Amino acid sequence: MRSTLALYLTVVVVALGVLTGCPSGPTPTPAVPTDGVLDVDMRNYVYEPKAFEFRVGETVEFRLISEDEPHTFTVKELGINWVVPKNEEPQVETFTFSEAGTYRLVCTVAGHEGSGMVGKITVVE
Ligand SMILES: [Cu+2]
Repeated sequence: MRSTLALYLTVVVVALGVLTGCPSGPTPTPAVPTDGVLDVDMRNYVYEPKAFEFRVGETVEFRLISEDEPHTFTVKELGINWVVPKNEEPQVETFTFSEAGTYRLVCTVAGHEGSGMVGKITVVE
């Protein structure tokens, strides 16, 4: 009977995901850097994390890992366009956020944005 319960729970979880209209679950809590450093994984058309929150004036060191193929970390409005080849050691990039706002993160490799490789950066006062 244990397997029946597990199946039931799986169905409930999947149904909740469908009902909320979001296949990957609820909106993730934005990532904030620890000691100004933030790890970002890129693979299979996904940024992990995919939502970020920074403060105006904050300088962040991004440690970018691409696990499968080249990706980019591009925020056009901020002039960020970091190309990240498949790597094992993180590619380190630094940026200082100077204006509050909500910015769209995309991967500009052909087809990736359309496959859902997008994210959101929020900069607050
Ligand atoms: Cu990509």
